[in-house]
Amino acid sequence: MSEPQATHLKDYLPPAYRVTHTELKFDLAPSATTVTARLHVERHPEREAGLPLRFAGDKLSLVRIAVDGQTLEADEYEVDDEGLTIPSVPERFLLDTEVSIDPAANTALEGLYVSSGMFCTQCEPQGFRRITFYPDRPDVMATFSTTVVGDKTEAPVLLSNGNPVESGELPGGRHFVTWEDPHPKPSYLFALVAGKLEKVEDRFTTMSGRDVTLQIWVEPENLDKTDHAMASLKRAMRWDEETYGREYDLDRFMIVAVNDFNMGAMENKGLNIFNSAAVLTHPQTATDAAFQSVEGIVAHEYFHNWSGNRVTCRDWFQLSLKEGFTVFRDQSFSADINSAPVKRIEDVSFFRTAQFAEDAGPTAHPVRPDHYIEISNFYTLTIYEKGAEIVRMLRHLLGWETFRQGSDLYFARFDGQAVTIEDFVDCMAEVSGLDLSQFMRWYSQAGTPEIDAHGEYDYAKCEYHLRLSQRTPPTPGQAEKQPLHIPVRMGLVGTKSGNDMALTLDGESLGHETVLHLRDTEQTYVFTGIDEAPTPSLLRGFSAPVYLRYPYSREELSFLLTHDADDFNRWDAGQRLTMLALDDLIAAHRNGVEKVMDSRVIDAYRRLLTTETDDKAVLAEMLTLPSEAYIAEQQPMVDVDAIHAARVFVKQSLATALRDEFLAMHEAHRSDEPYAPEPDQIARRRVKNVALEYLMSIEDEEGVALAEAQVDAEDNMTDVRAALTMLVHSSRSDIAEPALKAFGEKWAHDPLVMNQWFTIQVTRPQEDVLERVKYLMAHPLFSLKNPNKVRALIGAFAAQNRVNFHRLDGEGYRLLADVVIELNRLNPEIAARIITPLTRWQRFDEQRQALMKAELERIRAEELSPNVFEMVERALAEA
Ligand code: B3K
Ligand code: ZN
Repeated sequence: MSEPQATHLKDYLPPAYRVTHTELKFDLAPSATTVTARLHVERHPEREAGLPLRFAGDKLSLVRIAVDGQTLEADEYEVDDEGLTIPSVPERFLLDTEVSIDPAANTALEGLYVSSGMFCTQCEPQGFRRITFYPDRPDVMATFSTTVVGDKTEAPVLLSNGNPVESGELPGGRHFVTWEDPHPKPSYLFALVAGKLEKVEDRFTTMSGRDVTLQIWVEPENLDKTDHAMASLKRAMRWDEETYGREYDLDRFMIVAVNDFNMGAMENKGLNIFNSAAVLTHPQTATDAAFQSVEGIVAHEYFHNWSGNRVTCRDWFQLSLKEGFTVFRDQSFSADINSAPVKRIEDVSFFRTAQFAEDAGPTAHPVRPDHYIEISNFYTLTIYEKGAEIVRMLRHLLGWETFRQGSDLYFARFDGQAVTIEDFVDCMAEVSGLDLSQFMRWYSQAGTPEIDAHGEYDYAKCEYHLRLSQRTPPTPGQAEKQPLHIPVRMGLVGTKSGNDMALTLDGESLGHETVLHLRDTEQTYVFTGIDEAPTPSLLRGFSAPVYLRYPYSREELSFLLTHDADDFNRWDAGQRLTMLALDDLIAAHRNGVEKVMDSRVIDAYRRLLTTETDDKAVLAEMLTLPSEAYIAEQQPMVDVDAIHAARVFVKQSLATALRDEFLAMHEAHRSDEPYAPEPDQIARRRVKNVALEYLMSIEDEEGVALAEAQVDAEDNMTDVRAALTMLVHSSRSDIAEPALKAFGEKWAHDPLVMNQWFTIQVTRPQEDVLERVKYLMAHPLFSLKNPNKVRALIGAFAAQNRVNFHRLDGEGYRLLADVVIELNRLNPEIAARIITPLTRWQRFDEQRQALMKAELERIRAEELSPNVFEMVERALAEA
């Protein structure tokens, strides 16, 4: 087998030929679908005449091909593994092809496939080439007219992008619908769905008064699980009008829920296809977290209609152009309709855990990569979340009003075009007059910048000197780094007053908070007129995606935890304080020394538990300990056992010292109100369940009884899942096992609930869990062909059960490698994702490194898909 080749950004050229209008006809049958295409092709004006035509095609069997109605002879074209070549074509012509494809055999879930008896598509980034021969690249934008023909009983509903224009009966029990999409789009936004679906319908009147029909299509048993997605969609549509001035542009907007889906959802024009886990909710089956995630994903896909569809990417290197901007937009939406500080805390905790890990590992890459082997491997946290952080920095650098002008200019100037990240940033530079050339390095430089901060107070001069220095560590392929333009939002908190002090810098008065623009490797800022020693509050709201180091004492952190005016930094001070205690405990565990709990942490928690606060959502965050994965990212070398032991020790020490306070907290946040996914209720449930988790960590009798009662009450999935997880993760198998069994029997019919049942079991810290993982993999409801199940069982085990995945006998690694090898054949995209924990071997001790590398080598010896090949090569590059 020849090694897969890399594609480079520097080689970009417009296509030799483009398609302006695409006519498709699908004759659907599970194992032999016929796709007839008539493409209106013309030479690209920027490319020379006489070039051969080369269209992508993958696993297509060609039945017929004609140029301008003339069938081609065998020597007039060539088909190979990657597509179709016609050496000589006119400047402008019609290309007719007919191909046959096998959707039922498509386990990769790219292109046209069958999911639970339903036909559906996933074309981004390069799935369309599995449907027909096509210039399958985002800079070719065409209008589409699609006729779908299917069996009337098997596929009563036939959907595609745009508006339905014709439908009718056909002989042999078949029928058809023709759809027209007037907006030119790249092939990756094409979609088709056909099956036994039913819909929930609603309406939306746009800001200019147009009436839009909204439909959510699901399998009949899920009709009662669409309310929240529909409500979220309407809110997102209104928000995008009010916030960005963006209006919807078709007569209907459809969402379809499918069970087998590689990602969360897909923004196909007018026909979003969703993983059922990202759209279906019901109080009895979905947790608050799931409700909130559905809200965010529905909004994200809807927002793509402008940031992605109307204005799209020139090539896949620009992926963050649409994804970074759209994540920023969905984060802002969720912040606006829920608690803004909590949304930021959640996003940043996740970012500092998962994106920092990616940026520090062998698969680190810039937000705009300069080469890739398999673009599907680049739907990463760096492209999405770091991309969003960059847009957020722009928003802060420009201020909202100017940022909005830049966004308006971008949409107006590039509507209907496929553009680059420069085009976006240039709009921001143009409206603001700012020089963003240094800022552009954020897109080309991988790795997390580290800022070291030092403060010194000069009593005599009443000056505070803040020295900031930056450094970005080397990443694969990028040994040398240049300084970045980093916005550091900050304040100085008066030690006596506890308030933000007035800031004066270089004679200019800046109010009580400012944004420093760190551009050099090192810069010192001298604040004058500071009449008492301040405590600096730095990087407020996580104003840049960096590590910030400042030698805070525990007293200073306790002070900030109470006094910082910025909610995010108040939370962060608490996290830092707990981290200092955890560091000591991790060291104690490693050195076999007795662990002693830092009383300052207990005091801080006591204050949190006993001080009245209105913001329950922030309180819940403040009470939550950093996760093991987060702690690991803060350590030079990851000792999973020490981290686990230290964290359990902190939890149990807090629970023992503050048992009554936690009990009172639990009691105070119970409620008989009927369930609603409202921010206030969600916050109360969080506080209640966090308190219960502490109590359960010491298996307090009262706590156990409360957890058991909460499971039995079956009030809502948030409470049931939280309490059941605590019981299953405790030593009380006498209660947990019967509860698990009852839960499994009750919900056997609901795959989304059963996925939670899998996760609860495989994340238990007990040593025998690996047996349970293997047992569940053989469960009749488990299947490697369904990505949600793979994530719920294997993904959750590897990522959330760190002590057991990293067992010293290597059995956890072996299990994951076996799954990767099998998935490599079935679904390469998922295989290349699920392998991630093994690629992080550098962070562990030598023994584990050797075990992990051995498993990577074992995978490398297989015949690999480009997806897994690229991941393994990168992981082992420096081995
Ligand atoms: N744009 C899709 C990504 C699908 C890629 C699948 N390989 C989801 C999203 O970001 O909205
Ligand atoms: Zn997206």
